[in-house]
Amino acid sequence: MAADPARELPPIYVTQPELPPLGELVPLLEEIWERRVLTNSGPLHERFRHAVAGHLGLRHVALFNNATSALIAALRQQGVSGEVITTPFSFAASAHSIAWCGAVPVFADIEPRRLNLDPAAVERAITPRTTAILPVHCYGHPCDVAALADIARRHGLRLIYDAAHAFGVTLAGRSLLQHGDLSVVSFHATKVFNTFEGGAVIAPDETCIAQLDRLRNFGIVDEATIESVGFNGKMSEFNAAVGLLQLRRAHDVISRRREVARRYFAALQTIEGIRPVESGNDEGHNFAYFPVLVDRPYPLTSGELVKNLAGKGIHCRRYFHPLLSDLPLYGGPVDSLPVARWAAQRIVCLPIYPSLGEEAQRRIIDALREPLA
Ligand code: T4K
Repeated sequence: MAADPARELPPIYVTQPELPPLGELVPLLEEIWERRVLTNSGPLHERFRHAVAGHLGLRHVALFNNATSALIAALRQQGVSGEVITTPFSFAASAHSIAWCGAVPVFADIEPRRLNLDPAAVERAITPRTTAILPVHCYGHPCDVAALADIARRHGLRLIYDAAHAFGVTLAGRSLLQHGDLSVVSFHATKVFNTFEGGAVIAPDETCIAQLDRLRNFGIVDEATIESVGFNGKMSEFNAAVGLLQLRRAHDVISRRREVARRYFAALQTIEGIRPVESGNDEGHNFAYFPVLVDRPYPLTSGELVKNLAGKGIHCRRYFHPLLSDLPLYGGPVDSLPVARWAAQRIVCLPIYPSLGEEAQRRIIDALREPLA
């Protein structure tokens, strides 16, 4: 049987984590080994906390072991209960964090340009039980922060951003993470900036940070005082060490992602039926993902395209399909979210990461251009 050359090519995944040179990690590991402080807000944790805040131009940051626990702590710190309005077009962690706080996620529709919560739909979803809004800056595309802040203020609601995708995103020259009462970012392996696992809450002041720090340390104030039902959400010294090293390259990582995105934008202009979802924030964007909408006259649906590409060793993801509102655990499927459904049926995230070489990208583009070849 003739060998299939495509099968011999290395697989391409939707993302590949960026890592610092191993040699740079060794001195920090030696520090940890010498000190034997492995966790519980050690010196590297504190160094990374200040360094990451400085990098983002922010002042008050609480570090966590991942963004999901950071979201749960943020919602708890803000005292949410009852109903929390969020987007159905997101990763499970957005809705799950609301449920873990004992509140009910209420899904409002998204807008068709950047695929973020539609402020008008949010306003329609408010009931007397609503206590908060949890919008997601999907793919790092900024939500309509002014409209959402206005709604939150007029209705007396807390506004907590799931900014898991938004590390390094700026809006009008300032970090997008400064918006809302609190904002939560992820440092997971698959994100623009990773500490293997990790996350952070950005808060307006030190009082808030002190409460968040206690929530992620069992609610402990001191050896004799435990003030709240906290949990263990602490970032370890190892993850903080990785974070310190990753910060050295964080700007470069985004410019290399921008290059990959630029090549996609150019190539996709000539492929009918595949349209990039643009951020509307080119200068300040982090190119965390490269989402496209697949529609006629393209010969395949998004689901068929993902399978077709996987057969050629190119592993894309349908972030975000299925909709969270369609999950039986959230009472789904529901009929009422037409834009979110439209997007979920068409979305595909193409591979993007700093080390995606031109040759590999050409392979992806050729496969998109001639899906039936
Ligand atoms: N809010 C939003 C809006 C989010 O999108 C997320 C996470 C969160 C909150 C919660 O943040 P964290 O608690 O995770 O900090 C991935 C990630 O696991 C998840 O963090 C992320 N969103 C979500 C969008 O994507 P999967 O199930 O697609 O991951 P996985 O393991 O299939 O990885 C995708 C590809 O990445 C793999 O095919 C290969 C590559 N990969 C992955 C890992 C983990 C690597 O090359 N190396 C790795 O170590 O969810």
